Amino acid sequence: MNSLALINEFLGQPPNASAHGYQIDHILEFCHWFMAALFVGWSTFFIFVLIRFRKRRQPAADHAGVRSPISTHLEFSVVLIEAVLLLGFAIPLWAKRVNQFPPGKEALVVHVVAQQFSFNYHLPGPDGQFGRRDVSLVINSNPLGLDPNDPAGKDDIVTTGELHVPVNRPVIAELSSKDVIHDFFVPSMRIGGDAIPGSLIPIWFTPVKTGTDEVICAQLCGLGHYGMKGTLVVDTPQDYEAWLKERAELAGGVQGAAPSPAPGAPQPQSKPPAPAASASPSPGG
Ligand SMILES: [Cu+2]
Repeated sequence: MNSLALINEFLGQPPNASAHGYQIDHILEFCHWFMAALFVGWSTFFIFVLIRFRKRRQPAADHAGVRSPISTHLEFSVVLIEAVLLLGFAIPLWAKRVNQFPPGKEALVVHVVAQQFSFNYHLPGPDGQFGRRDVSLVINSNPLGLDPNDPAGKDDIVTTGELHVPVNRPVIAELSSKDVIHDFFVPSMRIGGDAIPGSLIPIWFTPVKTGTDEVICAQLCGLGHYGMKGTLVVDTPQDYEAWLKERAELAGGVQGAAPSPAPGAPQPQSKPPAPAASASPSPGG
């Protein structure tokens, strides 16, 4: 397992920090080792053919070609292994990621709204309810167009660039965009998904290590794309509650009542079609 993991390190992957990430790592490792074996095998065969069928040894062409069945068996094996990889591992893993969302009550639901060139985050605040948003209310000081007259939105938390989440609790991030197609990609969580204007695309992950992780935009989204980075801070539950309280206070939210973020997160507002989500570990989109 450790020798297998070498290839991910070699490819520059940050250490995995999510519950499902080891499965992604495993399939990546397996695919890379398999491709390495194919590369060495076919290269050896190519060199063998160059030598074996050189002109000096084989002055006249042989029109009958290969008589041994070995190449047929080899090619069939390759197709079989690839089919097993795709049907046996890749598709079930992907299906699990996009079909089996954690229950909304158990998860922290956060709206991720991308724009050129930053990520905005919208959290429901202590009341556990997202306030209404309206595109006509969007101004520089209200980047998400939160309706100031909606009581549910009074304690909502909106941040740009930095998102805090508690460790060991599933996070459902609902991705959308204000302008062009972006991609919310958190390499250490082995998760990413496109943020598309007009769509609400849910992805989910469970952080298992506290610390600070990098968020990057993985779709070429304009001139400032290179700088479209953010931070995901995975806190202990106590630190997270302290952060939540501080942000809620900054937002002028409901005071007095103890914030109960852990059980208070609401159901996702809608359940968009599952295949829209992506468990792609690569930034290619
Ligand atoms: Cu972007």
